[in-house]
Amino acid sequence: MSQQFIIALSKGRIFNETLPLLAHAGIKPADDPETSRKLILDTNRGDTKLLILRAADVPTYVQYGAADVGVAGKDVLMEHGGEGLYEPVDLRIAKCRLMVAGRAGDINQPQAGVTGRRLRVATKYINSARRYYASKGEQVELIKLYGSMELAPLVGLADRIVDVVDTGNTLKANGLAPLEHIADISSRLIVNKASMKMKHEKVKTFISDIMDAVSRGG
Ligand code: PRT
Ligand code: MG
Repeated sequence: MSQQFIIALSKGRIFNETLPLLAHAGIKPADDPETSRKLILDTNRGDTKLLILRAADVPTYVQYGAADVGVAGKDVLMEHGGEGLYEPVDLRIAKCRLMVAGRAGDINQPQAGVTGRRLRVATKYINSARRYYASKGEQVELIKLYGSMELAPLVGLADRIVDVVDTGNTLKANGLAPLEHIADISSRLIVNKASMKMKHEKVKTFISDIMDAVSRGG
């Protein structure tokens, strides 16, 4: 029986931008995750399947070996911590920036509010935000959210948000502006450490095909 090869992906921008890289490795999904409700997609290769997951769950599936490899944003990997994972390739896709944002007028406002209370920062990136403010030596109050961070400063829940920004249009449409740059983000190929050993030939060939696709620009 031939060894299975399982690839974990999220739908949307990561799936769309990973497709040409997979094609270069000779892998074509049998279904489109935008229209299919299947969470496990067959491919043109009998031994290879794609798992369609929430973006933030991809590192967890790969860490525990439920998938051999996966594609995840650096923002997601920074939150996860990278335990049990190799990160051999920067795919240079789904690029954006992790930023502190706030109300457009707040750019010159002192960091701690006028009342002297700690700055309140809402984010789904709690670990990255904690590390960032610790590195600045600034004491802030972090508020965990799961989405629509842009709302928090508008209704007084928080003074700042930490979120990924691409065009900045979403911030602007909500009267917010990027204030501080934390990190440049792109998606990475991640590999389960045990799969790297146990399925060495398969994984090594896949990594080198993907590297080749990236260096040719897709
Ligand atoms: O959307 P869902 O809640 O299912 O999960 P997710 O947002 O974690 O996943 P997904 O598929 O939206 O994003 C996957 C990865 O794409 C992220 O982990 C990032 O690494 C990367 N990426 C690149 C982005 C963006 N660009 C981006 N613009 N992720 C999110 N956004 C958001 C941004 O926060 C804003 O709300 O898209 C919106 C539009 O951005 P602007 O700046 O162009 O207006
Ligand atoms: Mg999203």
